[in-house]
Amino acid sequence: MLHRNLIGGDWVSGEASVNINPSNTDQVVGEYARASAEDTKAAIAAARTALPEWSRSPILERHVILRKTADEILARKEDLGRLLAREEGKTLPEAIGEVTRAGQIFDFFAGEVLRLSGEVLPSVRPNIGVEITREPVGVVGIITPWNFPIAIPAWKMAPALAYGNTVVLKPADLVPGSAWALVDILHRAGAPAGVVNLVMGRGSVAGQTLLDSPDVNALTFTGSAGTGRRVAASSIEHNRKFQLEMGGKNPFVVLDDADLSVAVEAVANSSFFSTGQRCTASSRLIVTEGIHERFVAALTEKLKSLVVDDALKAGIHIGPVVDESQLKQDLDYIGIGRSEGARLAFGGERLERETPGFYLAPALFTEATNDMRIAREEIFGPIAAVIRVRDYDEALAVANDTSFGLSSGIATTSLKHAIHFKRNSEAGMVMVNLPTAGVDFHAPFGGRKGSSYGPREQGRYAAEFYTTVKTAYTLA
Ligand code: UN1
Repeated sequence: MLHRNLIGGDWVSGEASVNINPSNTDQVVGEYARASAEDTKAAIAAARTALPEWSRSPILERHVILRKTADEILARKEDLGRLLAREEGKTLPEAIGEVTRAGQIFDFFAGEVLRLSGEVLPSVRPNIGVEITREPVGVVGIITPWNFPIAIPAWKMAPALAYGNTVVLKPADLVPGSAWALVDILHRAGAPAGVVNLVMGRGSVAGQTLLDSPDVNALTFTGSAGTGRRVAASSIEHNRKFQLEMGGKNPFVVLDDADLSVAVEAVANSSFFSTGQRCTASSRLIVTEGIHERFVAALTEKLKSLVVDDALKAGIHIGPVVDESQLKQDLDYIGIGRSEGARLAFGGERLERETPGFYLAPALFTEATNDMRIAREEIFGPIAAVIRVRDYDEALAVANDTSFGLSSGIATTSLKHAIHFKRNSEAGMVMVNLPTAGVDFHAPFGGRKGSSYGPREQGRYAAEFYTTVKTAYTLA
């Protein structure tokens, strides 16, 4: 079956591509249409036409559509999780977890629709009232990455729709299946024609058409820094609101007083689970010298116990890398780390399994320094580098010495260091004795420096991006 794009309420076909399972490259997950530039322009036009009515739609109508969407996602989390694991390669439990998160996000924003509110202030002038309300921004273009094929489309679409915007979603070309399933659910849940539009396809065609359109009022993007800069440049040219979530080079600090098992569990999760393919992954492990040997030994033992195999197999910990080019990038960086003088203490080799797939043993470098490329550039694979430091002060300085600032973590039993780190870490999200990745769906998400631009995503903070504030003065 060919999965088609949704434009103005109609399923539209066109040139198609196949979606391949990275756990078994002989397996086709499905056939998906690729939107042309004309299709994308038609989707933007449909979103514009639908805007006046949707932006004034009764809140109960919006609530019901979002609620039905949440209910169906949660009821189908097993089969949607299977689809996600097959197209992206994360393990089935991780994939079901991601689908659950998508359902919870729709549930949260279904509730938010019923809690829309404004403010009333007295004016500083007599007999004048001031009303502050939030209005939708308009047509929202949404460009999402391959590593969270359903959660990221959900956390951008749910608030966009809740606050009365219409959307054009352009999911990653590599993993259109989960996004298609989500749009199909929204369509059947009653989203009126043109309110939700789907343009699967190439970034250079569908994505570029969104960037070039003067009719897209806001653009939200998660992906690489390079594309983020293009989104920014085009958005400034078109006077468009934009929001970017880009890379990370997240530090995880382990202090001498850490509980070793807490530190090892947090690092195994945030550096290696989801195959390290999260912008919140920790790739710089900054370890003080008193615990360094014990930490490296315990983490190495842990890595030996992790099973890398087909994402759908029971009992596995790490699925394949998403595709050939990402695997090549990972292997290239492993070579770069060695040539820079870091020691490959574990893993890093391509693995053969029963099925042909992009399997890579999790890689741990030691003796790394913070100026090496493996410590400065985002790799986006199951690769982490241990940097030895003298004490907490040096650990904090190294943690902050990066052009990124998404998330950071620390393992410590010292209240003093935990509090100091929370205050002084230059990251948008700070984790104490927890992995740097894997965040709640109702709390603000986002970073600083080269990681992010614009307001936070998720939870009530999402309103900042998806609405525009109106201040009205009345003399009465
Ligand atoms: C998480 O760690 O729970 O692309 C979410 C990413 C992030 C999402 C991470 N935007 O990896």
